[in-house]
Amino acid sequence: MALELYLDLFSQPCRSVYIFAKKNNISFDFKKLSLLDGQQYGEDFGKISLIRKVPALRDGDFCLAESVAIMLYLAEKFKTPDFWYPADLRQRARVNEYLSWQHTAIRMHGSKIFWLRVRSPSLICVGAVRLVMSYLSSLPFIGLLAQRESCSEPLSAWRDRVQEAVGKELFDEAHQYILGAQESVKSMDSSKMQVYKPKILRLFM
Ligand SMILES: N[C@@H](CCC(=O)N[C@@H](CS)C(=O)NCC(=O)O)C(=O)O
Repeated sequence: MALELYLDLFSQPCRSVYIFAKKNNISFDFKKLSLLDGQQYGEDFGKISLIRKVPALRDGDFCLAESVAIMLYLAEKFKTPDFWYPADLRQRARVNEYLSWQHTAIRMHGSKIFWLRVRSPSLICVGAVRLVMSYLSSLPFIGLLAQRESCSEPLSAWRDRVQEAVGKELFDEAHQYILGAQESVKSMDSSKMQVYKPKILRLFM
C-alpha cells in the first residue's frame, strides 16, 4: 500500500509537507482533503486523524498528524540528504529549535493573515474585523508587515531564497491554490463555513 498524504494546499503545514516530499522524490498518494468543504469532519478522515486536521499521513496501518512529525518521519524513513535533518547533534538541535519556534512565532500569525485576506461577510462581521485589525497592528510581526517600506525587501528576499532552494516550478505549483484563495472563498458554500466562525474568532480574541 502506497504511503498516503492527506493535504489541502490552502494550508501552510500541508504545503511544507508536500514540498518536502516532492523535493525528495518520495512517492505518495495525494489524498486531497478540502477544508473549505469541511471534509475534515467526515467519518473516514476521523479514522486517519484524531485531531481532524491536515496534513495527515497514513503508511500502512500507521497514521500520523502534525506537519513537523510527518516531515521528520519521512526524513528518517527515506533517509533524505543530511542537510534536511543533520545527524550532527548541534546542527540537528538548530533545526529542532526553528521547528519548535515557528508554530507560535510565524504560523499562528500566518493563519490570521489568511483569514483577514479571504474574509467574507458571511464569516466575520465588520465590527469583529475592525477589532482584529487594531489587535493585529499591535503585534510586532504584523506591524512589520504593515510597514511595507521597511520590511518588504527582507521578506521578499527571504521568499526568493526559499523559491530558489525549492525550485520555481514546485514552489509555484504548491502556492497556486493559496494565491487564488480570495477568489475561491467567494464561490464557496457559506453554510459549510459556519463551523469555522468560532475557530476564526478564537484566533483573534
Ligand atoms: N500544528 C499542526 C497544524 C495543523 C492545522 O492547523 N491544520 C489546519 C489547516 S492549516 C486544519 O486542518 N484545520 C482544520 C480545522 O481546524 O477544522 C501542523 O503543523 O500540522
